[in-house]
Amino acid sequence: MRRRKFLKNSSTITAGLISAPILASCQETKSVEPTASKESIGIKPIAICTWNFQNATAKAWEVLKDGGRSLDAVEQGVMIEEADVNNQTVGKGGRPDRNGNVTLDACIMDKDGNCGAVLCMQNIAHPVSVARKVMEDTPHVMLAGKGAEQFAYEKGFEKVDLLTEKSKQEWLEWKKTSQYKPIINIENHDTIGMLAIDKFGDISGACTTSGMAYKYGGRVGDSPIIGAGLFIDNEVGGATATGVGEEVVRTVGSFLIVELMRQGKSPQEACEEGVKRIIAKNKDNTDFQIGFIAINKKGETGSYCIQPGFTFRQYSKEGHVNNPSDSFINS
Ligand code: SD4
Repeated sequence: MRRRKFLKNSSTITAGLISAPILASCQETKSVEPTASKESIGIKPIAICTWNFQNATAKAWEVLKDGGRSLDAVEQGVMIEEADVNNQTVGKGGRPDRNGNVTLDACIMDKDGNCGAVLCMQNIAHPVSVARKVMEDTPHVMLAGKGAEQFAYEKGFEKVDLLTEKSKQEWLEWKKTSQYKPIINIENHDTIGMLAIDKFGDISGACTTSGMAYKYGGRVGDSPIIGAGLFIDNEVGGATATGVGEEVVRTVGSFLIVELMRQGKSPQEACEEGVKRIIAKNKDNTDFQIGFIAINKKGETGSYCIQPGFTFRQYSKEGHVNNPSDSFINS
């Protein structure tokens, strides 16, 4: 099957639901103009993440408030979701591929442009930490599959069964039809991407996921791809993504957003342009979700998404808040 056709048929393979009324309203309002940009006041230190992962930002803030580095904040922050078996899109408990294997993708990037990633790795509970080891202890950026897993064992990571009973039962149920219905995942797009600025003004980011549920074995999305799911440029800012990874890869979304900020756009304007580039490539089908968040060197933040419902968490001395994101398709 050609890739475009496959994407449309599966439009996301991702499990998770959008109700028929929401889907209908999305289709009806496709041509509606985006809402106005939000103002953001620059704050440092700060941690932000995709979705309402308050425990993750709380962990990151623990690191930042005591003067810790943004790299440690983002790693420890996203590890909270990797360990949460109730999050079925990240780490242990993540939904498997169509063969019943949970395969994890993650990456991390620091203030100096160093980065590491693991792709399609099984049996390891904290892929973000393996990605950091790839960054710090190897001459490489990406390790995939068995090689990544082997590397993790060499670095002392334990072998863990990532498939929980809940995810297994759902997969067995899915197997009865094995159909990729275009049921858009809005609420359950739970990939965590996190960006942080520390008291030194340095920016880091991390992104981690189990990818799209019931994907082809070996499929990798945007989340571990530097420039797509995550990009940091310490002179400018950072960006990270959640949603249908294929579409983020096609526009190299996070790199694009950082470059737009370099050219003078605010994080909000840059996220909006990032989403619009994706829309431009998908004029006949916007029935999927993408959410971007971004931060600039001043500590100003922004976010934008296609479908209503995306939020991002923020922790700074100003407080711990969940920010609703404006969407291309208005709610
Ligand atoms: C992927 N971007 O693998 C991820 C999916 C996602 O919540 O965001 N899920 O394409």
